[in-house]
Amino acid sequence: MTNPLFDALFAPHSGRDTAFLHDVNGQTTTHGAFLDEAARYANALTALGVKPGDRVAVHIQKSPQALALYAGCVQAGAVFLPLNTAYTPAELEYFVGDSGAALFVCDPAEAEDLTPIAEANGCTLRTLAGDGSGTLSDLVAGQKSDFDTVARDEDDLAALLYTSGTTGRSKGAMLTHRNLLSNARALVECWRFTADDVLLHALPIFHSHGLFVATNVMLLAGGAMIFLPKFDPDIVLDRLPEATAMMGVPTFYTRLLDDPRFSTERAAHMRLFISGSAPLLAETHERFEARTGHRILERYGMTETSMNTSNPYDGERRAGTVGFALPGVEVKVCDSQTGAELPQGEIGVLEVRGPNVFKGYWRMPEKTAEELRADGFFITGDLAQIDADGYLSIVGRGKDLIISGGYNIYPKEIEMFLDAQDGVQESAVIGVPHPDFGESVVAVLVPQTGVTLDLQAIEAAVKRDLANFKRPRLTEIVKELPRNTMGKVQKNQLRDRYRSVF
Ligand code: MCA
Ligand code: AMP
Repeated sequence: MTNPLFDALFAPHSGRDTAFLHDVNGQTTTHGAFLDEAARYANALTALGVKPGDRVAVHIQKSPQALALYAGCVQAGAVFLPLNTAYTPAELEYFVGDSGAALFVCDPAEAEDLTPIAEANGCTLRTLAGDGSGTLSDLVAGQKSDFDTVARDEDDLAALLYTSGTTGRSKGAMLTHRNLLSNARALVECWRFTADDVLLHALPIFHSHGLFVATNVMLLAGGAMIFLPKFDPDIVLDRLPEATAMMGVPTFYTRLLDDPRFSTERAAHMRLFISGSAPLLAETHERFEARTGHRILERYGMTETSMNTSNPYDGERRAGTVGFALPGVEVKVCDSQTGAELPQGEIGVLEVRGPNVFKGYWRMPEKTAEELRADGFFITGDLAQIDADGYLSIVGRGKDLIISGGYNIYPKEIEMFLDAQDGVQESAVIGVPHPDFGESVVAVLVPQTGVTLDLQAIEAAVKRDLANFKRPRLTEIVKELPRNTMGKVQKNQLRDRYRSVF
């Protein structure tokens, strides 16, 4: 049977007694034991009626078992659909419904709230807690540790990852076996990962960064991971001397630099620090090198494409740039109106093409056609520039997007929510600089004529229905929004006005 992702990432580890996962309590899972567990998950999925191509939606804490569920999905030919643990039931309802998931795995603590959503969508609900307990793991415990791997084609889906859009509606990016495998291969090669590496893994595993960039790379290389539930500076600093590499969002690195315990000695065993998901300030790059002697390697990617570019492992890692296209990936900077490629040095919209580029948006052919050209180039919506030496820089965004601590927040989604609240005439949501999260959210509300807005009630509704990281950290009421002569809201003026509030 051939199953491209399983055969390359997982199957080679069958029976290996080498360390794969070191957890936060000091327990170690070997590669072989992990593979046995993955097979038990695959058997459990089959017992629950999950068929090849079915979506398995998961809203669970990070744990070794959660990773085995991912592996089990790949082995059983299912499509893994991880969801941000911060999502509220109101948000989850959309993802479960839109994806048509056959199985929804959630934390036992939220089973009561989420059962109606599963029932309304004809989907089976099982639970899995961060400590590995739950109704799914009860079923898994009684399964066999071997499983006939389901055959898959390179173009079959392995994962569905939802990414919000400028229209406010989330789109499911369809990622195939070819997409994920080609990217893992390119990254292992570029970043020189081997079976001797130990990756400090403190990222969430519901996004491309922690799941595919970090985990797939380590599986392919055959190394080990210090698998932490979240980024806790005390634990990270404690475990860093055991690691050889770390991947993180810029907030990880600024938080480490803010800690006086972070020193050259603690980083002495490391060979590589990688940053991505949001821009790394050149100043952070420089402070990091001064403190540790390491130059952070910055790379650039998207949910739809996994990784596109990276600074070089051996050559100069240039601060403020995201380096060069990965092997097999093409990048070009284009005119936003005509789509024509621009001369080197000019700023335009970045387009990318390669085996990493997704298959399209789930059940949204029009959206797919808008962003994925017939010739295979994907229009990223990021504004970029290529310098004389070929280094690519992301200099801005053509899309209205805020990145807070590595999480994407689409203002449109929050504006639509705020506009629907009692007494709100209209709203504008902007991102402004934040010392810890890079950017953070400010909301400006215009009340309907003669209405006094109940800000407390609005904030309570936001807290109930929107994931925590999307919550505006400042909400202000104004008489009117700044507009240009065409009537378009001038967000730049608002950004200037609130530039220094955090
Ligand atoms: C947590 N909170 C946040 C964020 N994270 N608010 C805004 N932005 C955030 N990113 C909320 C918490 O719920 C809490 O709310 C309050 O902020 C303070 O939480 P704190 O303890 O400081 O947060 P934390 O738990 O330490 O988390 C911060 C974090 C985390 C470690 C930076 O957000 C994180 O792990 N980010 C990584 C994101 C990531 O993996 N992105 C990859 C996307 P309250 O005060 O109300 O209780 S994939 C991608 O972008 C592409 C493919 C790519 O290129 O990688
Ligand atoms: P996501 O939709 O979560 O996959 O986020 C992808 C977006 O994150 C990209 O379109 C960029 O805007 C941004 N991004 C990722 N890596 C970097 C980076 N190294 N520098 C600047 N922006 C980045």
